[in-house]
Amino acid sequence: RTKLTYESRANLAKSAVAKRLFNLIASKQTNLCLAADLTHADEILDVADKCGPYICLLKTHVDIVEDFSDKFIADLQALAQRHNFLLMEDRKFADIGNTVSLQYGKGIYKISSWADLVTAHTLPGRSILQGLKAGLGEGGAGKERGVFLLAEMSASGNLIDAKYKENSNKIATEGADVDFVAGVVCQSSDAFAFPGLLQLTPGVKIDEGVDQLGQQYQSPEHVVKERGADIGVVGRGILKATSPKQAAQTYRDRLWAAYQDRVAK
Ligand code: UP6
Repeated sequence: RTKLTYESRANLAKSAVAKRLFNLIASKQTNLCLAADLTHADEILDVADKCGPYICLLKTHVDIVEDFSDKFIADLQALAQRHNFLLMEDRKFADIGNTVSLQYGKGIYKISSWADLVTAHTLPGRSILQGLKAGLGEGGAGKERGVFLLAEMSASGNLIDAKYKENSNKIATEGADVDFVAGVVCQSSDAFAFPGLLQLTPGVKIDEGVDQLGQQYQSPEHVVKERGADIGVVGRGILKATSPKQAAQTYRDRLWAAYQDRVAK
């Protein structure tokens, strides 16, 4: 899988939004996802506008935004359109199907109405996919939507073991609902083999190490070439830089060069 180009993998994708993302990455030549973990709408919009040209995906945690509004979402969608990136809400759904369907489609955030992609834990089993599909509701129905399933985490001491990882792969690749699965959030290429799925890998920073709360970082080159990342997720490596725009460009350049190296060999 890791030797194949994004273009060739787009044709293998079963999820329409995965196909779109593969093609977007290839044409825009960026495999960088920005984790816009900021707590005010204007800060997120500002960083999205500045970093927009260098990213394929902008990842939100919408429940940390203190001044959330429908206008914020409309503005974010306008930036996504202008700079050509997709939106992922990193909700990490993990409940029974009925609750997940409500969390996805209802409430203040109405995630299914605007997020091209969301994330979910595989802990509840296959019903997580059925719950998400049921939550598409009026806002999301008919639009290209998909999920990235977590098969591994970057947190030190996390409880995921080999069996959990293997079973997560089965949920992502077998059964009637795999058309809704766009990819897998994981730390290594052995989490899944199917080339039509995208590997999203967080815990990326030029200065490798661990933060004070157990987050573990690897370099852009390491995650792409050794761990099989198709998209590298960078949050504080960009957000805390003196110039987030310049940092985004640097991360984009290094992640993209690593991908080119990987497929050339
Ligand atoms: N994230 C991880 N590790 C995982 C899954 N998700 O760090 O296993 C998410 C976090 C955060 C981002 O929720 O939004 O990726 C990483 O941010 P950072 O680069 O600032 O550490």
